Amino acid sequence: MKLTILSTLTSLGLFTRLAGAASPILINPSAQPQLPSLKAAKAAASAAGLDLDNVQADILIGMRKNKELFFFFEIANAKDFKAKLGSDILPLVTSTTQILGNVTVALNIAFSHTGLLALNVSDTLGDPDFSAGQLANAATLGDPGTTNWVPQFVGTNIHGLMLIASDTVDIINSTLVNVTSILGDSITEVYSLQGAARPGPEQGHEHFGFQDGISNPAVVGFNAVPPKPGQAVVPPGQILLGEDSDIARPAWAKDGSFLAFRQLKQLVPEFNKFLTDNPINEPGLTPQQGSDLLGARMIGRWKSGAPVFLAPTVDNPELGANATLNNDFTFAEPGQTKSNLTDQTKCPFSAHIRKVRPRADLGLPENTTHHIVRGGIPYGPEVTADEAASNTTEIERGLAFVAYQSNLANGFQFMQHLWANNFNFSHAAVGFDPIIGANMGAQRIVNGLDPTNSSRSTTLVTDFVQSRGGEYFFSPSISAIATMLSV
Ligand code: N7H
Repeated sequence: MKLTILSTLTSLGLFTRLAGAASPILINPSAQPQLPSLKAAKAAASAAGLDLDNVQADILIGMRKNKELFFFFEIANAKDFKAKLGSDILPLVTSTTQILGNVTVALNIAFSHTGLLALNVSDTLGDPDFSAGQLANAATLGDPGTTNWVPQFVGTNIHGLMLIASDTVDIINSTLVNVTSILGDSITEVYSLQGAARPGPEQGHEHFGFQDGISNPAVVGFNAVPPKPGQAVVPPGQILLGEDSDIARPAWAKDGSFLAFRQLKQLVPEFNKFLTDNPINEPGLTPQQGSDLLGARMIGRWKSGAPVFLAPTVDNPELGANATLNNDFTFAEPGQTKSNLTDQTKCPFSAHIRKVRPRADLGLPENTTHHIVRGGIPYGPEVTADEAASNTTEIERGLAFVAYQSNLANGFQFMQHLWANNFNFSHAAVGFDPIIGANMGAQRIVNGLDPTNSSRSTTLVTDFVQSRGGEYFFSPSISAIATMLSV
């Protein structure tokens, strides 16, 4: 019924279409590489033997949702849930093929380890972090215990996650009413979080103000060939279970992916105050430009998305908006296969994007094991005038972080634990990632932020990004929902 109403509204032209974009429910910032057309994706998939009809929509498309609801639930009656999942929910679950076409709403579903057990699915999926759950990983991830966690994440009773994306919250809400009325008493809501792309010119930017979603890997069998310059290319098995380069898995797990969800609160007024108070004092720069440079060097990109390695002193919005040029760097000089590990004048070794993708710092060709597809979205309102005036966060906002990979210990968990939180990565005394590096709440030393004095250390006493916890899920293939999970 709901879908009929939606398709009627659609056929009346009541939903905006973006020329050249896939579904109208997705944003399409010019800084991000375009999604492949349906035809190009089908050709890439057929060459790689990938079935995009079988892969849930959110896994490969990146940070493009306009509005997205994360609905966490507990399974109260497994028998009823399975029956309804197979008969009424499955037809609503959106595939990758469908989202490249023309949908007005997308629904995906994923299960935690305890959720699979609740469904009597006890096969091991070959991922110990998934089986243990994120709560068991809190210390490894650098969280200062779980006192800052959303209480509902402290426990193991979140069995599943539904992701509902559209271009309006009204459509999301009506879809949720439909889905929850289908599932009735077979589930209970545990928690939900509404995400939304930021408004107006900030669309595509995260809450600190930086263009996001630029650099996601090209997955063989999905993304356009050739990839954008500088884009990592990964075999499908790095993201999807049971595909090329992945380890042996139960047959039904093929084409699924592990989804790491983290609610990451961002202290935006405090971050801005830190930049204002500590401008980089470089000849020719105003204090404001010095503050902007500090922020850009903490991230490795300017607010426009332009990489500091290519635009070391001031932002270059044209470069930032150009998806062919804005990722075309390795941290090494042209023709070199290894970065100069003593020179960080153009980009600190500790910069967020350099920590989580060191490119030539580890030598080229780039290692392809530690890549994730980031699919998150901002949540929470814009900074209010009061918050800006008092330099204090009063209303929570942040990033509903989503990462897909076929192995959590090689993907999200590896990046957070062994790279961002590791004072000695990519080499001795680099310091913490100033954005996401976590030291269990203790202060963090970051080196290399000042281009005029690379031996100057910065001590961060505030975590501008704070973990509110999360959970690990398995986002199964559509055929697994139709068989293993619903019978
Ligand atoms: Fe990060 N930020 O605004 O500072 N991230 N990130 N991230 N991140 C990236 O290149 C941000 C987080 C990655 O391929 C950009 O697309 C914020 C976690 C990876 O060169 C910006 C939060 C993890 C990349 C941000 C956050 C990662 C990346 C530049 C939390 C993994 C691509 C845009 C609130 C553990 C690197 C772009 C590459 C880029 C920000 C979280 C990983 C602006 C605010 C937890 C792999």
